[in-house]
Amino acid sequence: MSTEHARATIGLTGLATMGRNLARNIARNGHTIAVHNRTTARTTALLEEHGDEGDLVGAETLEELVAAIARPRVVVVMVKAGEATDAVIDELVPLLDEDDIVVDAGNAHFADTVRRDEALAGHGLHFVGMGVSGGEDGALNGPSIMVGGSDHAWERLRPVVESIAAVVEGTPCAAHVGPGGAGHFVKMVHNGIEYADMQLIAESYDLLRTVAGLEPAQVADVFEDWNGGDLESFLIEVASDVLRHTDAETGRPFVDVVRDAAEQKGTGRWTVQTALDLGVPVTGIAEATFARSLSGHTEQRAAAREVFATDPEEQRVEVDRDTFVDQVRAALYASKVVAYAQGFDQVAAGADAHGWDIDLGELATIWRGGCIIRAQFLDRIKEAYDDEPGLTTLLTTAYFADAVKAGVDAWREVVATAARAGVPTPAFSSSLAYFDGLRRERLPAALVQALRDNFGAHTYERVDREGSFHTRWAEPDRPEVAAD
Ligand code: NBP
Repeated sequence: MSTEHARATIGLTGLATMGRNLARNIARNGHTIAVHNRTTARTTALLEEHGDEGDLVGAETLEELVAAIARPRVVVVMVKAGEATDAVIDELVPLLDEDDIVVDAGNAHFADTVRRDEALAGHGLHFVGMGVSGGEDGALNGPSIMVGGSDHAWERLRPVVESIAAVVEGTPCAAHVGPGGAGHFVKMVHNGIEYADMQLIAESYDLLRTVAGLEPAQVADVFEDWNGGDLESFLIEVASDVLRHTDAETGRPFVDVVRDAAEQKGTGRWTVQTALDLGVPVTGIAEATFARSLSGHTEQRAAAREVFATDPEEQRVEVDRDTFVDQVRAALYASKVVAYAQGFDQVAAGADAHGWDIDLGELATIWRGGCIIRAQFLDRIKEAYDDEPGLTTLLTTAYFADAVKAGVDAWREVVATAARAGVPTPAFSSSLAYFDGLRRERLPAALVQALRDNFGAHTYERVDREGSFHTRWAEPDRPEVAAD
C-alpha cells in the first residue's frame, strides 16, 4: 500500500462489485483515488489487477484512507446498505474535518439519508446521498447518477461525477436532483419503475409463449424486432438475449432451467411503501412487487396447482399469431406509459412532501443512459416535461395520449385474452384499470363514501353543494345534516 499522503482527489471505501468498479471508473477518468475496504484482500486485489488503469492509492485502514485524501476531503462509501453504512460513517466521522464531504453511493433508504444528513451537519460535515444505477457494468463504464445534497457539495463533486457518468448525446447522465434524501428517493423510484418494466416484459413473454405458442427463441426475435422501434430499451434488449440463450448443461432454453421464484428485497418494496404513505397509486410497481412475492410463495402455489390444475392446452386461446404479437406490443407500450407516469407522479409527490425542487425533465434526461431503465421512451418524457414543467400526468401529453389511444383496443384485447386463457397479467391488467379509472366520468368511490357514512358516520361530500354531510341512517326518514 502507498505511503504517500493527501494527494487523492477522492477516497472510496467498500470495494465489492460496485465500489471496485466505481473506483476503476474514477481512476480511468484521470482522478487520483484512494481506495479502502474493511477486508484488505479486496483492496490488494484491486490494486494488483487494475492498479495500472489510473492513479489508485491503497489504504489498509480508514485512517490511512482519510490521510491520503486532499482537504477538504470527499469520501465515497459504497458498502452494503443499512447497518454497514452507519458503521462506516460512525468510524469515519471522528477522522474527518469540517467541510469534508461524505458520499453514500449505496442503495440507502432515503429516510436514512435524511437522518444521516442531519447527523453529519451537526459535525460540520456535508453528506450526499448518491443514487447510482447501472449495475456492475454501469459502475465501471458509466452509470446514471442521482445526487442528493447541498449545492456546495454538488459543485465540489460535479467534475468527478460528470466525468464517470454515462453520456447521451453529449449530456452526462448525472444530476443534482435536490438536497438531502432526494437522490436516494429518485433512485428508489427508478428501481420501482424497473420492477414494473421487467414485470411487463415478463408478462409479454408469458403471453407470447403460452397463448401464441412461440418458443423462447421466437419471443427473443419478437423482442429484438420491438427493440428497433419505440420500445427500444436496455431491458427489452437483454430480455431478447436471455430468451435466446440455451442452457449448456441441458440444451434447454435457459429460461426453462431458472427457478420461477423471485425475491423482492428492497427498493421495490420501499417504493410501494412510500407511495402508500404519499397516497400515490403506483399500481404497476405495486403489482410487479406483489407478483414477485406471489412467485416466492411456493407452498401456496403447489397447493393451488393441486386443486385448480391447468391443462396447458386449455390455455391456448385461438389467436392470429401476428395480430396477437402486435397487440401485445401495443399493450406493453401503453402499460409502460402508465408505469412511468406513476413513477414520475411519485417523484413529484415526494418532492412536494419533502420540499425538494426536483426537475422531472432532467430526471428523464439522466435516465436515458447508464441505468437499467434506459430507453428511447425517456426522450419523449423529457420533451413532455420541457413543454410543460408542471404536467399533471404524463398520460395526457400529446405523444403519449396518441400512443395510448392508438393501442387501447389491443390493450383490452390482450387483457381479456389473458383472462380467458388463465394467464396472470397483473401489471397489464392493473395498468389498464388505472387508465380506465383516471378517465372515468364517475367512479364507484361514491358508493364507498356512502357506505363509510352509513356504518361509520365518516361523512361525505355532495356533487351539488360545498361542505361535509352525514345522513342519519338509523332514523326513519334518514335526515341529512351538515357535518361541518
Ligand atoms: P454489497 O452490498 O454486497 O456489500 C459488500 C461491501 O460492504 C463489502 O465491501 C463489505 O466489506 C462491506 N461491508 C459490509 Br457487508 N459490512 C461492513 C461493515 N460493517 N463495515 C465496513 N464494510 C462493510 O456490495 P455491492 O454489491 O458492491 O453494493 C454496494 C452498494 O451499492 C450497496 O448499497 C448496493 O445496494 C448498491 N448498489 C448495488 C448495485 C448492484 O447491481 N449490485 C447497483 C446499484 C447500487 P467486506 O469486503 O469486508 O465484507
